[in-house]
Amino acid sequence: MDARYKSRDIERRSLDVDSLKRSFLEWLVYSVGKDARAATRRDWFHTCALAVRDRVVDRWMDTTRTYYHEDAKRVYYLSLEFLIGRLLTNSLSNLGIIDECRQALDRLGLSMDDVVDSEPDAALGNGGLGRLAACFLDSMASQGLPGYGYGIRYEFGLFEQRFENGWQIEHPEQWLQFGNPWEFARPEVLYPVQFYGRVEEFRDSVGERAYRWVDTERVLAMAYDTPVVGYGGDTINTLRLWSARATSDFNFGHFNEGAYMKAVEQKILSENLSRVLYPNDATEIGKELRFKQEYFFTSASLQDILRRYLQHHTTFDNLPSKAAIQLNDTHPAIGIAELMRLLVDHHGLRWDKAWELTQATFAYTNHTLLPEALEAWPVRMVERILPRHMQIIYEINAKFLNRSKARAAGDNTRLSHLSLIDERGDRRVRMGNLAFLGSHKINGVSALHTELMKETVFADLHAEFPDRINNKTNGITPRRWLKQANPALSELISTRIGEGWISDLQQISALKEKADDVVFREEFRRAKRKNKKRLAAYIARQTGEEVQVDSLFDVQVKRMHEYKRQLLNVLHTVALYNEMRDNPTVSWVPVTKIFAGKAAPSYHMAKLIIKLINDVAKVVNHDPSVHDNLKVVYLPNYNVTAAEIIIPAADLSEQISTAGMEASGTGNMKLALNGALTIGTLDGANVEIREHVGADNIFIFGLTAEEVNDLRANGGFNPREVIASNPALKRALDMISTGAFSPDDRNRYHPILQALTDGGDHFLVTADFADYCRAQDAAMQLYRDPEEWTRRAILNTANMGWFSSDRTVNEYATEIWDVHPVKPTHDGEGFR
Ligand code: GPU
Repeated sequence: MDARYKSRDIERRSLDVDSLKRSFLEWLVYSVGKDARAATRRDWFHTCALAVRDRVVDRWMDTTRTYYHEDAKRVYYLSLEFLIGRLLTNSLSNLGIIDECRQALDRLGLSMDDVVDSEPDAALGNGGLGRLAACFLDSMASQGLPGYGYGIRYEFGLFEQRFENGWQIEHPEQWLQFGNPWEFARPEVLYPVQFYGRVEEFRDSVGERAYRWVDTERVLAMAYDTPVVGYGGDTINTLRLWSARATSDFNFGHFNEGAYMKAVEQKILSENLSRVLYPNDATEIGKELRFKQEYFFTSASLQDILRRYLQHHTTFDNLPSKAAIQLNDTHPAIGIAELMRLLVDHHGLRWDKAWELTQATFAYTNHTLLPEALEAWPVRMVERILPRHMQIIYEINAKFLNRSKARAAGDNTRLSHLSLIDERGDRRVRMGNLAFLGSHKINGVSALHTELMKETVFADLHAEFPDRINNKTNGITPRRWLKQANPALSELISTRIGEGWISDLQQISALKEKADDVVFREEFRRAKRKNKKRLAAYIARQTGEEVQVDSLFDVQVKRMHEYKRQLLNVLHTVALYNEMRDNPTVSWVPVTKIFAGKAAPSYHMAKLIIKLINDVAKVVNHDPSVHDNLKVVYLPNYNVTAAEIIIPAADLSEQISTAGMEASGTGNMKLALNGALTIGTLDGANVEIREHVGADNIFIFGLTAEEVNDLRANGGFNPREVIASNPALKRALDMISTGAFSPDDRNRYHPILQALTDGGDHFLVTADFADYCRAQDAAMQLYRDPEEWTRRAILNTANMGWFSSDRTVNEYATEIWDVHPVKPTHDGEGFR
């Protein structure tokens, strides 16, 4: 088609209230197909989203066209997870038309809050890793960086969590049930992805040995694009998610009945590739379908990246100066072998040239050191599913081991650590080593984590390539996590220091001097109180529990994991409950313990701890002898939307992982930015948060990573002795083990007691208990002094500027990607 028109022939949508209102009515009638009398809230959400999307599309095309015309270097963020959440407020806010939209809806007699609440929460991720990817998309677009997200369009996102008798029950989350107004299906952007088959060797035209992957099964990857609106609406980037489609080989007409049913079955099976997000967070799954998902989206993305590159280039020499590919953990690491295959087998490059280009293009981010989360796929499985890739991996390994210094030194142990193949037991491909070898930069996500990478998992590779590992401490986007989630505090901040902080969070440091201003403190408290009221209403709606707005809101919200030590927090809760009962005449600081977070469906210990918290809540909340001074709530179905309500209302932020185990944490940053004081260990980014907010404004406790390491190296410690010598701990554990919170099943918590005693207390809960209680007491005492508490809360907000994901993304852009901002031209030039 050769359509001749200029983009200025199209009337661009205006951002004023009247125009919005007109669009709403048009979309409602002509697209949703309803009149205002019949429209439901959901219809209005779709109407509103489509009208807002109109205001994004022309700028989106301008952005894409500018990148194309300038042949700009792009960065491709490959991630199996994007934990986006809702997009309506985000798009409106970044376009700067929240008020206009509210007024337009108002004129139609509609409440903006109701419309906003009708949007499903897009949960295409598990936790920190997926949310980091979403924050990076916002930061790249907000700074005009040509950044693309590539991932999977899961039909089912992370499960919905409900409680039955206090137990977690998983329900399917059907975010696409009523359609997704933000996405554009691109049925013509379709790539074949192959599986299984075998490899044929042959001689190429110049007589060189070459390989062909044949007799494969094919699945098609179809693109769905979602615009990513940068702050100010100037740059609109693209998130491209792949959906699996069966190939047209399933041509039903030609079959007899039996073959027909089989063909339909096959079609469904191949489309299962994009059916569901695996609900595991930082734990290995080891399922074949997961491996196929990883290859599916990586292969489609690389084909798309090469197609885009070849629009402007005839050789691959400039690939690294036009494309940077960031691997979000090892999930897309098979991309190293895939790019080699595409360059060598499809485009006829020599091995060494292809390897040089591959290394220069890829970079890899590691997000955990937990051994159970380091991907290692059985060689036999990789061989069967991707036979050509297995050959390529062997080839990479052979060439590397041949050249490595360890070989020269004849050190076989070191050589076995460097190898891509773990030869212990069934042979496995170490995806971390593959990602390391195939990348020019490897980064950790906090200063401590990066140092530990060098000392532990990657010690030998680091010795071999001392310049490759670098640190990029995580960050969070201030647009979603302060401006949108916390309008009360953001408006206060903006009236005092202007709006510059929204795109340059360092400016928030101007609040430091306001910490000593009694009027500002009063206003800061008022904002926090407003958020606490909002949360209290939410808690009442979700759990039926009434909590005191003026109690200390002590918040632990994150995935359920033993290393994150929700158990330590419950044990303190029980100890505090006992103290309150023992000393009823003391005037206690009222405390509300707030928990939220999902457990992986197969993680039994994590689910048991959820049940324990709910059991403790049932007893404590109904015991008149504590006079409502202690409440415990577990909010169901923690997700981005819930986080936006909970985080702005927190007084105390629980970041209490066993030191050395949390790679960074990002919830810690969101809470501190919103004026919560942190109680935490010196783990992950907590270390840097302490440096920024000041040691006086944070409650640090517990063993350090080094002490944890020493303790374990020296044969551990004896938890029974620790328990015996701490009466409060002993009493709490005795109550739990004798059924004080589970009269219906007195043995219910034996596995927990077992893990803390015979099990050796791997996560050092008992070891850190006493110091944790000391820090908790300090926090409660401080809370009695609202002026001093507020002063420190303000200093937390004011000192968190460095933790903006804008800063993080800029560091990646300059130190790893070498990409630069590109200003889109919105001049209405012709486009085709
Ligand atoms: N993280 Br690996 C996840 O959320 N999921 C994973 O599968 C892996 C890591 C988290 C880390 O646990 C957390 O400490 C970090 O802040 C986050 O990734 C982002 O880097």
